[in-house]
Amino acid sequence: MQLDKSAIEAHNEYLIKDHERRFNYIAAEVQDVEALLQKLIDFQVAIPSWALGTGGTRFGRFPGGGEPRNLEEKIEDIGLLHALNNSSGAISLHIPWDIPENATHIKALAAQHGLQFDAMNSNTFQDQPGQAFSYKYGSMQHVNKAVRQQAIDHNIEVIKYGLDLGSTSLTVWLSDGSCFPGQLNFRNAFQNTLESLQQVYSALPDDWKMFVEYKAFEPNFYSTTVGDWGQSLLYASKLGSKAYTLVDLGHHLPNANIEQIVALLLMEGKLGGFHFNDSKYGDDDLTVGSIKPYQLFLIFNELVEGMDARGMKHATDLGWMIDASHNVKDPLEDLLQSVEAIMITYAQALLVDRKKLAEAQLNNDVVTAQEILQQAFRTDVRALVAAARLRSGGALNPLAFYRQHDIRAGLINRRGSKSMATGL
Ligand code: LRH
Ligand code: MN
Ligand code: MN
Repeated sequence: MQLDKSAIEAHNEYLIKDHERRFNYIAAEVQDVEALLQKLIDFQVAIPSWALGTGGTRFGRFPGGGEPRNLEEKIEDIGLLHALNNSSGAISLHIPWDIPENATHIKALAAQHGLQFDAMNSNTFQDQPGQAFSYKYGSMQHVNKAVRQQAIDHNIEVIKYGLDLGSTSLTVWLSDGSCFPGQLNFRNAFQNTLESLQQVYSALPDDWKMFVEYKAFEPNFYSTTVGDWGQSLLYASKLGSKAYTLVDLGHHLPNANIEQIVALLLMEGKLGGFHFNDSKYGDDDLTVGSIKPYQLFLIFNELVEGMDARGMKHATDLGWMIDASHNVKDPLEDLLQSVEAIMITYAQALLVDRKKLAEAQLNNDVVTAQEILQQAFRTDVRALVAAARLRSGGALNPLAFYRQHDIRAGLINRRGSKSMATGL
């Protein structure tokens, strides 16, 4: 389903007066509003192909209907999001959940919707039908070389799929670890994992990046072989210049200072990308900005500061991806909320008065430093984000448009009320 451009225009026309009033108010407060709008327009966040259906938990799944039944329909759904917000112009695929059987066709379909292929994700945390060896006791860390080889081969296959689609990065997340003390020799597990990753790394094309994602726990509950940013950085450093750490916001132990982690990884040139979501307890995969919006702001504040210090391009020099799961919401509505939260927070971080902040830091003026950050965080930038959308042909209020046009009902009509997307 392609959205009717004239419907978006009518929607915008209806809202334009209110929008302009709000925009003029905030625009007068911003130093270089044109430069800021351009940054917002350029910024794109990849949507994961596994977030388009209701994920559920191991206790149950409650599909809402109209879920995409195949990769084509997933691309259609992301195309719809992108037509509404013009900020989700990429898709991140998980293999084998979404195998692009006919790459030429899939690539053309994505291009039709203005979508590119962001990082490819491999999966050695589940056993697939017909697979020779089980990953029950790990994949790249496994004590049996044949299992490790199977995991290596899978990752190399994922790179090949990505090459056909024009992707330039591979995200490796390993669930490897142990559930009980004594189960694993930590050093052997690390060495096996490193050697396996090295094999994959040597198959990586020159212009590709490899993202090593870490996670504190789950499904292993005693130890995880890539359990935190230190371990990920260790692997990435040993692998070489094309390997980076990937930060998934939900993969830390409670109260971890993620903004400091981000600052230091950036300083070392080893931050590769993000999996955005939000979390109250662990890997909750909740809507971005729904639980700890100030933490997200502090992370973006470090990103903008650190990327500017290194002369990096905000839009393209890191991989920006969402990693979410939806138990009770319409996944498309949830993704619209997540992208909006990212854009709002990015805009707020761009408003931080960096010169004044540096001065306050040099003077040990703690109060002023805090005031400067909170001044930006408490600014209502929604009209700036909406203006960027309007300029690039999107809808002033994507969520309202989605509801007014009863898009889910249309999807249920065409796909049925029982369709289930592949993924988590
Ligand atoms: C692991 C993870 C990883 C997987 C995705 C489905 O918790 O964050 O990124 O690939 O979830
Ligand atoms: Mn993730
Ligand atoms: Mn996760």
